[in-house]
Amino acid sequence: MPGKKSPPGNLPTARIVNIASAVFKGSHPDLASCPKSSLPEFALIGRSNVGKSSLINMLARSEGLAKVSQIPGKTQLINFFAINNAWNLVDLPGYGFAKVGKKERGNFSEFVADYLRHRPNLLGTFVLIDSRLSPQRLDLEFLLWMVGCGLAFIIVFTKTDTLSKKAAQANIDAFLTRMREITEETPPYVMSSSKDGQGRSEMLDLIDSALLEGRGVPEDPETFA
Ligand SMILES: Nc1nc2c(ncn2[C@@H]2O[C@H](COP(=O)(O)OP(=O)(O)O)[C@@H](O)[C@H]2O)c(=O)[nH]1
Ligand SMILES: [Mg+2]
Repeated sequence: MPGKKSPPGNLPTARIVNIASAVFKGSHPDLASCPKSSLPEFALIGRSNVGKSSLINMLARSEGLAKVSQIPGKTQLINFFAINNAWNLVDLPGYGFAKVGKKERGNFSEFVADYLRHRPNLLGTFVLIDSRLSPQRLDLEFLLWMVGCGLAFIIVFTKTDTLSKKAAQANIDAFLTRMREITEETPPYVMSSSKDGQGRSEMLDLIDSALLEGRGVPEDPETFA
């Protein structure tokens, strides 16, 4: 076709999930009350105010789908969003403001731990980290818990529009250095901004890859990759 460029060289053509519909399905206080679903699920977690709800809206290109709050610690429910009636995005309560649980679990709710460890259709978790901050103990504690449980995750460094590339990269490098004390491999990560859409195609591509791997609902929720 005239004017249509083919992808250069040997670069793979990105597969982008097309989000045709995004529908809020409900909020639930614990795993037991979450609706059983055979749809693959992807969760977002991070400190209160890190930008979880904004990221869901950015991914879905739907302002107001998830409630964005100026007040930290408001959402203490597991919020479900059905995407294309084919997979779920799950907005988990932020840690850091929940009641203190067992020490080794860090400062996040037991029902969140329960969801992450025992939700059978959970394919992956995005752990959001504020790119404006130097490494925070709460985040590292949470990731230590994830690693200890054998739960796979992708780190999303949020709010990159608020600082220079150099400053964000310095914080990210410092965080990854601390991560290497927890786990030998450098975890996969994405840089994101809900304001300018950075990271959207990368995250959707990661979701697409997980969906395409065709594992459907894993038998053991702790073995997804
Ligand atoms: N500049 C900027 N602000 C953001 C971004 N993401 C979230 N925010 C702001 O950060 C605050 C908390 O966002 P929210 O999505 O409610 O965080 P949550 O508590 O993790 O769900 C709100 O005032 C958002 O407008 C971002 O990518 N860039
Ligand atoms: Mg929120």
